[in-house]
Amino acid sequence: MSSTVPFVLSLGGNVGDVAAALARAVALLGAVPGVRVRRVSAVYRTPAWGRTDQPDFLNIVVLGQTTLSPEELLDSTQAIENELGRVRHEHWGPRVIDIDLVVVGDQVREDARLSLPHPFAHERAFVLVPWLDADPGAQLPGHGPVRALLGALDASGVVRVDGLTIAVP
Ligand code: PH2
Ligand code: MG
Ligand code: MG
Repeated sequence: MSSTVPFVLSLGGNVGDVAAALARAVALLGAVPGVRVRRVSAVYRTPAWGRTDQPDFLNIVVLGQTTLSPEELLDSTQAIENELGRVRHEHWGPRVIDIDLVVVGDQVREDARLSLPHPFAHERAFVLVPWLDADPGAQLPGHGPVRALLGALDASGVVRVDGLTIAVP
């Protein structure tokens, strides 16, 4: 059997029925050969970060294990974005669904297609709050415990959405 590595994905969107798109994305991820979804965070409503002149997002974090390479995992997440009708236009602009690789194993890299760990993860409460929910002991390689990183951020706008859960497929 091939070796597996743990991964952390951040999913979010702010156009259309985002809750449905997140649920569908998680189901599609679970169906990718070589990907096992282990945990899905609670769903959070989060203020738009980076470009603030757009609607709030819904965000989740998904933890899993994979036999895929980081490039193959990225191919899979981009195929799911396309399947869910993602159109790439504005940088950090409104979108139906965005799936970002936060961590894949112990990979540290920065190249044209993929940077790992995600270069902004440590600054984004919309990533760290759901991640901590899914894994209270989470560590961001190069930055340390997620709980400590959150202590330095204003996470007051990141609010758990009651009555909305996405099952592990
Ligand atoms: N994604 C972005 C830019 N800003 N803000 C929130 N709250 N959630 C996101 O998922 C998000 C964002 C770029 O991908
Ligand atoms: Mg993104
Ligand atoms: Mg993205």
